[in-house]
Amino acid sequence: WERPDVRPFRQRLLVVANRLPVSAVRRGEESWSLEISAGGLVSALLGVKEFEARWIGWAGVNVPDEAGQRALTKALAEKIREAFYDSLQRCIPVFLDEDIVHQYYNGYCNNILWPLFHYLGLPQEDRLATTRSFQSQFAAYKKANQMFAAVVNEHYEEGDVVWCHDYHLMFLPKCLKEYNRKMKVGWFLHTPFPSSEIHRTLPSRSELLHAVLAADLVGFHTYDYARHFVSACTRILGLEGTPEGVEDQGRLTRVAAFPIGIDSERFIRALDVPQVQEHIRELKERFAGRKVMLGVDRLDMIKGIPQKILAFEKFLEENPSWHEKVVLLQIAVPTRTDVPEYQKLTSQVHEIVGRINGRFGTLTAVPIHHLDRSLDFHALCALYAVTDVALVTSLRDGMNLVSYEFVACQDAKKGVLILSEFAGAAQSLGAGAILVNPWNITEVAASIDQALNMSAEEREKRHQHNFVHVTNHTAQEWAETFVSELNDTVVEAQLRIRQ
Ligand code: ADQ
Repeated sequence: WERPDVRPFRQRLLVVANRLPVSAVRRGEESWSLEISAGGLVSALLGVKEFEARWIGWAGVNVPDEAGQRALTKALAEKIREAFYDSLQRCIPVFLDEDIVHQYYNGYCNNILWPLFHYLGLPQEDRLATTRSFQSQFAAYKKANQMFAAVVNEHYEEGDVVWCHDYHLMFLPKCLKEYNRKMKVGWFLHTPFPSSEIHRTLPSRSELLHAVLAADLVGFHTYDYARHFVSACTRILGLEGTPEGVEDQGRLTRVAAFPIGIDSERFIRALDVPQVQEHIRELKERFAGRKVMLGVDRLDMIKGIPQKILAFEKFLEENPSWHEKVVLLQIAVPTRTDVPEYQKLTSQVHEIVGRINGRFGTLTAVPIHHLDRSLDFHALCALYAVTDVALVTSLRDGMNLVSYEFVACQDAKKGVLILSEFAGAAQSLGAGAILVNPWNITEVAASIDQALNMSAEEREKRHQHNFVHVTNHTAQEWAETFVSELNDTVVEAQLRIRQ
């Protein structure tokens, strides 16, 4: 028996995700502005340098004509080469029309799967499996996944590994195996996988589970999410769960936890860049005499931003001696701005911030600075570095990379991380952070007090624990582990067939 040709270096990896690492925003008939997308997956995979990666994803704009599609494909290729400083990275767009995007992306992905997987339930109007909107959104979801599969199949070469990402593409493993049973297919979920009792409420629960099980390897951030998935397969589908995964008619789909990390070196190195040093000096001057607390989130209901701000208000209420001595900087990148619930969330956050600043602000200082925007990498690193206390209070979060990025930038200051117990990161950074239940505003307010008054020795000890974890479990290691496990999975399957 010979080991099949697994190329150890520069293995060709087809990374399939809903969005490409570069998104296009239409500026005119034939022009786009191209931006590197902010978001967890992009941040993690930016650290992976060992693979010759082909990124396959939706371009972010509707381009109906072929000439326009060719022009955009070319522009994306140039942009990604510039962004990754690497000619071996390629971007292959999937073109979806507006109606599909609306039903698949805004509808099924963001209105149904995203809230459900974060324990926010199904939308009221879609509770009945028979409603037209649910069925047409699910049909569009499957169609979009088939369109992704067609592009993957077109670019697939024997020996490639296909890595599908996230809840947008749960149907993709099944579509890919229909093209080619021998394709090595892995699927990784970036959100939590909820308890099987939550998944059970989804009208398309079984079809989705079967589609994911077509993959050779299924990965989650934590052991708990993996366990929930296996329970869903055993309880809902009646399949057999084994220590390695799920077995269906003699075929094993391996299920395991692969906790993501960040490119910690990139953050640590950035702190020496003169531009970042300059930012740090400015921030220190600007907030001299005050402790800096920081929140960095996408503006999403799962991130618990209103709860965080209310906890800060409670802290100010109970600790008048800290007024004017502490400031909360909340940076929130707007996402899904066309969805009414997100618009409502933005106004709600603005309203709470305005009320608290009116209540506790003075002519010279306001307690909360709230920015609705994305920061560039250097500005973000400077902010992390000057922060005394980071507040990550997600109501649910697959992992949460902001907590990792903060730790990476804190080796000089050794600030405190307050972290939601409902973020996947609580499993890895729990011993160093102060863990909180974000719904318990009194508890979060007390943890702010604890963090601001923590002794230098304790801060050092806690930081050290987290810093070792963040620098040892990187994005690169995460991707390499997943892909090598995927290679081995297929090897084992072939071995079984040969025997
Ligand atoms: P996200 O929900 O996007 O990711 P997170 O893991 O925190 O959440 O990653 C956000 C990324 O965006 C970070 O790299 C952060 O630096 C960046 N970012 C956020 N706000 C920013 C701002 N204002 N300016 C600039 N950059 C900003 C999903 C899941 C997570 C999971 C990741 C990776 O929801 O739980 O950790 O995928 O798997």
